Amino acid sequence: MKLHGYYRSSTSYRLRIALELKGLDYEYVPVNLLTSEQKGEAFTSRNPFGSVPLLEAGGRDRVQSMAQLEWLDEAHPDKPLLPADLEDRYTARELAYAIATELHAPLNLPVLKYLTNEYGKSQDEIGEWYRHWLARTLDPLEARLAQLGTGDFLFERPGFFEVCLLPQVYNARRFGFDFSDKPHTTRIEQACQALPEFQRAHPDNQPDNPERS
Ligand SMILES: N[C@@H](CCC(=O)N[C@@H](CS)C(=O)NCC(=O)O)C(=O)O
Repeated sequence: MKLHGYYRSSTSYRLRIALELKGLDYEYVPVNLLTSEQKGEAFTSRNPFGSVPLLEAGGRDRVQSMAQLEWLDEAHPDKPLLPADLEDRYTARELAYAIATELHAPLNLPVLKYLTNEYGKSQDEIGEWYRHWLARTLDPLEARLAQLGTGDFLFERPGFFEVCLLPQVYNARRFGFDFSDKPHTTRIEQACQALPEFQRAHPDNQPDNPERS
């Protein structure tokens, strides 16, 4: 299995966590978003969306991270990401798709570039934009976690939800988002970060991270 991704891409980070949690071996192939490698013909001929991650698995190229996660769990049912219980699966999807559909889209690199290039927005204004959209989903997410009475993880071990949460929290922290009123979110973040699977998947530990020693 090959994962084409970028160290700081939250969707690539989702896939790295999932592969680690499932104990699946994979080769990591860096795609440099800063040089727009994802828009080059060599890449778009395989993924017309021109985005990472691209997962080479089961004899074909697979794109779109949520579909990739669902496929991984169906094709490799050991160490499932989604819980066995129907209602628990619903809850995991409810929260994971809130992050993937409401939160990721307005915070993606092309959107931020567009705000700068077409509307002349400054870095401070971009930061405000970013934190505004984060709060729109992370505030209700925190309230939902409180309602559900979660512990260190949504369920007994990390899975589909945590795979989506941790990358978004990592990005939010880069943009100075204040988590001081989010004890449930930060408890889950800390519990995940203590696990070797999450540490191996972290952007700091990827070969294409220029700051990696
Ligand atoms: N819906 C897609 C979004 C993928 C996506 O936006 N990836 C980002 C990195 S997190 C990317 O490649 N951005 C560069 C670009 O779109 O040019 C997915 O879930 O896979």
